[in-house]
Amino acid sequence: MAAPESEDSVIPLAIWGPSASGKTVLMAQLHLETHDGQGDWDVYPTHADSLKFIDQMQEYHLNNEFPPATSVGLTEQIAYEFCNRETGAKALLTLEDRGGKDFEHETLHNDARNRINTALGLVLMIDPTRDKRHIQSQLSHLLRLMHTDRRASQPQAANPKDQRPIAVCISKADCLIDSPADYRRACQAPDAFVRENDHWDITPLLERFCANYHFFPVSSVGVGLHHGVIEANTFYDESFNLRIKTKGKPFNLMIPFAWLIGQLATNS
Ligand SMILES: Nc1nc2c(ncn2[C@@H]2O[C@H](COP(=O)(O)OP(=O)(O)OP(=O)(O)O)[C@@H](O)[C@H]2O)c(=O)[nH]1
Ligand SMILES: [Mg+2]
Repeated sequence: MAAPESEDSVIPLAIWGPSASGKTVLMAQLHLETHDGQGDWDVYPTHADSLKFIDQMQEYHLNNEFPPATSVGLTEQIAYEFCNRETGAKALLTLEDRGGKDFEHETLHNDARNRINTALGLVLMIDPTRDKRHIQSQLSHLLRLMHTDRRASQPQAANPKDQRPIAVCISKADCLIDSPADYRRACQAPDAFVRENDHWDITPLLERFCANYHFFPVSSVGVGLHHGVIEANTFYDESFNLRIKTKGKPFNLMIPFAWLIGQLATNS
């Protein structure tokens, strides 16, 4: 893919995720975990707001802490340039991190809705630690809303399904890993791993509304592997705050974005 250099070639992506589904931690780890020179991608913040965000997140990272919830009404504009070390492919992505309460049914801002409708590619965050009914009701509300907006703006469209690439990320996927075999499957066959473990029955919902979606189990904290046994990479400190151990590595952070970039490059 040719390197997009101008403002015109910015690929607008949007992230949707309910409150506490892991959006902020993912955005932070994306940069912090990819600048160690390993893997195929570099992720650079490209303007002052993104730098401020990274600096704040680095503080939490150094203390092995999670950042606090994003304040309702606060929107972090984070612009990242993704550069592929192997192929030289580049993409400039603007991501918007909003406090999740903005996504709750009754408060889905016009602004947030607009972003979701105009993005070329979407990242949907599903929090597997929530109960099935809650997950289904929030996702079906979003998909119906997007469908109604799409039909209003393109009433003549032949295919009623959303044609955009949609990366459906099951966040906190470390909680779904019980064995080294699970870990291997989640990393080597991410889409299949989620389909085999779809305890939330979200596949039929997505199938109904989306023409091009792919599942990714992602973990911003990872898991530990000790003598063949999987260990949680989080612990509660003496103040009962969840903290991150230093042993594990996050997994599948970049692949949803790489997949979106690949899909958009292929379709353009
Ligand atoms: N086990 C595990 N927990 C996670 C992970 N990512 C986030 N968490 C937990 O989920 C909480 C919420 O994560 P955030 O990234 O702040 O969630 P958010 O979607 O930005 O939430 P809002 O700002 O309220 O919209 C964190 O404080 C952690 O307790 C992960 O990869 N694994
Ligand atoms: Mg947040």
